[in-house]
Amino acid sequence: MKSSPLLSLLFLLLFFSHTAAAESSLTFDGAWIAEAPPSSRVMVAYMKIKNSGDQIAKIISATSDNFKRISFHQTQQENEMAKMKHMSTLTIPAKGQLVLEAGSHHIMLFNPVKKLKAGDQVNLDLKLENGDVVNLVVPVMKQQMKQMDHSHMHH
Ligand SMILES: [Cu+2]
Repeated sequence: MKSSPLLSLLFLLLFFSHTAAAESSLTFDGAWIAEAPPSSRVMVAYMKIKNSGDQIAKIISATSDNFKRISFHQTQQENEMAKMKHMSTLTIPAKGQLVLEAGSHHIMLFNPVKKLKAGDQVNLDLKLENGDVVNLVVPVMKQQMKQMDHSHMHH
């Protein structure tokens, strides 16, 4: 019975990989916070949230030890004016994604407890409707630096 332990291990691995996938259908890519002038009392976080699950996912709140208050916004064009609309949740469609970016959805971070500059890292906890909490470590980056990261230059 040489193959028996190996088979058990294989089933165990399959079991665990399956549970892990079921528990976390969301992935968070390229999260960053834009560096703001020292006088600014507000900062903005961007990221791409992918939902591999069969059901829509909702992020109902966010907290960080670096900010006193966090809310969700969507920038909308109204009579040729860009207006920020408050959103009670960030909703990620099933088998879809929500891109938080300038001019669209974003996470608004109010009243930094300490001054943050490019290179700093911020703990951001996102609470989901199902009770899960996602802990992200989000780097603060200069806007231009980020744009350079996104350009696809070959040297
Ligand atoms: Cu905003």
